[in-house]
Amino acid sequence: MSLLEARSRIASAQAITILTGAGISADSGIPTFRGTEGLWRNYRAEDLATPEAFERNPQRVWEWYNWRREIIATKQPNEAHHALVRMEERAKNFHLVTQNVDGLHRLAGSRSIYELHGDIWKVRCTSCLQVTDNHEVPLSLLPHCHTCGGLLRPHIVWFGESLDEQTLNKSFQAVKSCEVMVIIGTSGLVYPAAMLMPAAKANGAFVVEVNLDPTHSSPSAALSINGRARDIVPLLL
Ligand code: BV8
Ligand code: ZN
Repeated sequence: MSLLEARSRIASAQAITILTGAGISADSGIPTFRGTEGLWRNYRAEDLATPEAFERNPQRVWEWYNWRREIIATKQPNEAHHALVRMEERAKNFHLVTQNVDGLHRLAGSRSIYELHGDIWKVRCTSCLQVTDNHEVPLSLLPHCHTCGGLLRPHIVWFGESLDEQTLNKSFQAVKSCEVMVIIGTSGLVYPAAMLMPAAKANGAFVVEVNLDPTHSSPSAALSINGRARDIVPLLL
């Protein structure tokens, strides 16, 4: 299977579904989670990205999210994000499922986006559950709800929490009904997102993977391309 063949499959496909992870935003300068420079190397996930961590020490969790907001606020979508916008313009049926919380796909102009793990630019009240946009950088370390005074938390899915059911269902529908699935910059280690590729394959999709390094999903892809997202994704058009 060659890049050329993948390109022609993508060009003729009626339905394309993309799955992205931190690797696509790495090319915009946002740290990934698990690589050598990954966020989890210096911070233990279980200390920061869990509801228990937030209950124990909300300031510490907000400090981490403030730090990430500060980084993300200065970053722009890269060639890979932009190429996906062009792909969406050309395909009849196109859906973009992302595990990223940075909002760069939206900023680039993608339209049909399913954000599986939430949005770092939204906050949720732990009392009245209201979700609101919030672009303050930095936020106070114990931000409170304007409506009810409850403690605000990031509108992000932490480990041990359920994903939004509608978003997850739509994502599964999108992978089950696509002809081509392109998986970009994800280690494929976090569930249930990790079940999307097998679901696509089980329904006969042609799966293309773009990742700097081989992953455990690589052997099951029709084509696995090792390279930077910003270099490779534009070549798929
Ligand atoms: C749930 C917070 C039901 C967001 C994140 C055992 C088996 C199966 C499942 C489990 C299990 N034990 C626990 C679970 C469940 C758990 C899970 O999956 N754990 C794993 C780790 C084993 N999942 C959950 O808890 C989920 N909920 O299952 O609900 C439930 C409910 C109650 C009890 C039980 C079950 C919730 C998942 C929450 C996800 N939230 N973090 C934040 O603050 O941002 S996960 C975190 O990982 C990020 O959000 C990120 O989105 C996600 C995925 O990571 P990737 O995007 O793949 O990033 P990573 O760094 O890993 O990889 C980057 C890749 O890019 C690499 O491959 C690299 O080579 C590549 N790359 C780098 N640079 C480039 C590049 N590629 C191309 N170009 C480049 N330039
Ligand atoms: Zn409230």
